[in-house]
Amino acid sequence: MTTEATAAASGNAATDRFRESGKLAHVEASQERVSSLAGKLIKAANDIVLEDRVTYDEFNALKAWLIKVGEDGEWPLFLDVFLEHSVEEVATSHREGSKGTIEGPYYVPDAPEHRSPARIPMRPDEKGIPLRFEGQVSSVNGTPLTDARVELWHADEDGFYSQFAPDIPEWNLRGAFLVDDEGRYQIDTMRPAPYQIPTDGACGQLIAAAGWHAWRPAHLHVKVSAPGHELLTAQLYFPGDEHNDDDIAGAVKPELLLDIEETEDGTQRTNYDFVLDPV
Ligand code: MBD
Ligand code: FE
Repeated sequence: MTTEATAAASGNAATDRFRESGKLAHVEASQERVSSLAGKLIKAANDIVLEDRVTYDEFNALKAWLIKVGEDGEWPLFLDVFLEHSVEEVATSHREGSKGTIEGPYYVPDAPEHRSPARIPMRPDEKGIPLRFEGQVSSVNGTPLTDARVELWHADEDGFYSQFAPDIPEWNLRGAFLVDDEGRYQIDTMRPAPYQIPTDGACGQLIAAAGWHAWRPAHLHVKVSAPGHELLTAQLYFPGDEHNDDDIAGAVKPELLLDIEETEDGTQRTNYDFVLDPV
């Protein structure tokens, strides 16, 4: 294992993870649908070339950049940052329960399971402000879901995710938590820091060339599930984060802001209730 976090290493891990995820097994599209979507995408690109009078130099820069996205393994990162928020909007527009948002490139399934209340796996010297994250899971009709599971994963204080950066224990800051007999969960973790997407790869190159910034606000990722209910994929954000209003991934919604309570011993506590839609 290398000791430096590089875009290529985290990108390749995300690419491998996607290939292994089984998501491709569900893809089915008619010739008509493919022709319509691919045709519109190609037409949109041609319209830009004609309207903005794109030069051969720019066309070649685009080719070189697209090649580099692949070499750096950054297709999952690029698509999740710049497109997934719209896909998520379409996929969840019918819901009455809690708002969701994008999964992003760093989810890993099959995290070790714990029964709530629990502490998420972390290093003995894990940096950050201790955060107690708790709440209740219920169905849209108000019934607590006593067989729900809350999966939680997030970056550490340095903005690194286990399994996508070197030298972090495999399941660090990742876990699946079973709720108690009132549908409640309580997880002790460390508050994550704002997250900068890798700047040394193709996505970082684009962001620098465009004069954008690479930041996402600090966030907790969750997947909340219960039998007979739609899986909720969400992220929760911290009030006052300077990037809540300009997330590079466009994935913040007002409903996803936590309410943070400071306790006397310098730790923090937050309650967030999840409401799941029946299938
Ligand atoms: C992340 O941590 C993330 O959540 C998203 C959506 C994109 C890049 C990094
Ligand atoms: Fe993230």
